[in-house]
Amino acid sequence: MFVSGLVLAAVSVTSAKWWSLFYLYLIIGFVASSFFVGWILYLVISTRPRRGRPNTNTIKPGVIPSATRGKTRSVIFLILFLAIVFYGLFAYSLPAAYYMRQAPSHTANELVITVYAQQWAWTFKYPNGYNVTSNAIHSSLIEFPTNTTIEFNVTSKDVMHEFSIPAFDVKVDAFPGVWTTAWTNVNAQGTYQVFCTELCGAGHAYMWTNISFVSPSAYQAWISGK
Ligand SMILES: [Cu+2]
Repeated sequence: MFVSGLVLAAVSVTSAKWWSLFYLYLIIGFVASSFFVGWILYLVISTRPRRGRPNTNTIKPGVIPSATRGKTRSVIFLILFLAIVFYGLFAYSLPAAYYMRQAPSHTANELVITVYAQQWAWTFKYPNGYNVTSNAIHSSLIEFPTNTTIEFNVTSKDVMHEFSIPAFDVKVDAFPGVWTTAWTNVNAQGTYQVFCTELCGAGHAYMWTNISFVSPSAYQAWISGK
């Protein structure tokens, strides 16, 4: 994600989806809280005591006010309105969550990478069998192609880790004996970071590595020499 002013441009399809959810909830939160605070301010100002105006406050200490019947129509409207808002959010958010979780497998330009987490480095295994291991201290060049659906099949060789690429809003557990998957499709060339985001021992802080996204042709040239 690149930050320029207040405009955030997503560098991958998964982060684009994540930011669309973020902005949706941000806008709804802003509108709802503005309405709520505005309503309170309106009531405070419109009902404030003023010189020469009789006090219309009917609530007296020690006296229980009699119950008044509410306005049925406005209650029904409010319930329907909130139901539409919440079911609408649900209808949009759930497919978005599935979209980020589930790789669109068996597409033509798909690259399947096996990812091994271990104390305290990441190993990436390419379809041709090439293995590369890297961390913050002993770093290796790791390249991936842009504009390609990349599926990461993740597991751990020892303890529990977590595979995280914040720039793409990709994050999945790396557990020994368990295979988990994450995916993305990156549109901007550059260097990004893979982190372990689960405390996994003394070297946890060094368990991150740079990965490079280059054009598909540059990637082909790099991987064919391996
Ligand atoms: Cu770790």
